[in-house]
Amino acid sequence: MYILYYSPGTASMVVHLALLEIGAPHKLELVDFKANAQRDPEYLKLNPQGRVPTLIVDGKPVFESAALLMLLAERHPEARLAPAVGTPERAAWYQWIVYMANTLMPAYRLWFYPPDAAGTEEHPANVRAAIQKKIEGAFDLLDAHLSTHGPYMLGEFSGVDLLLTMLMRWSRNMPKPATEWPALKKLADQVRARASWKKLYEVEGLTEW
Ligand SMILES: N[C@@H](CCC(=O)N[C@@H](CS)C(=O)NCC(=O)O)C(=O)O
Repeated sequence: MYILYYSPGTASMVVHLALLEIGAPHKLELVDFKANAQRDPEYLKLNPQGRVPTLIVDGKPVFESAALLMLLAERHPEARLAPAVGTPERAAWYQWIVYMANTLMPAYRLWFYPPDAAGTEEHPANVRAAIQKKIEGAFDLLDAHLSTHGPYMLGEFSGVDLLLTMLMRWSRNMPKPATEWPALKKLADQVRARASWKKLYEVEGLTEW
């Protein structure tokens, strides 16, 4: 039994989606951001940065959403969230997960948490524009890849597409949402039609794309 510490619509989404795709028994523990529960000393013992997700795996806490996606795919190969080890597709799978975790994730963190960067409540306009450019640059690259190799990142569906759709969703209120890139929109439309996505919306109480 896995235990997922989550907050609706956040980085825990990809882990929740993976658990639903796998059909793995799991229990959800809400980390209530409104009550600042991510800073609770008990929670900090599980996740010293005070962030979600944290997944309890065999009794031990593990954090970082992309690492958790890879771990779950490895522990449940029958769910086919990852291509077989040793194949060129597996190499591409690692590449894209790490690319997204290294580019989009930190850029979003800066976008949504200005105090992380400079300790101020809001970024100056030029810093905000630079972060936006970084996020849009990643979408340019991903869309170009999908235009020739799509409809999914590896051609066929895999866990990478869950990660990408979660990251796309976070841009919905940005000046240029990810759905404005045609191949990205096509991918997201297919992921959003999956049973796991619909179930997550129901369980996490999400309504907005
Ligand atoms: N790189 C981390 C990012 C985790 C992260 O920044 N989570 C955010 C929600 S998306 C969070 O917990 N924010 C609460 C806070 O920082 O107080 C991951 O992918 O797990």
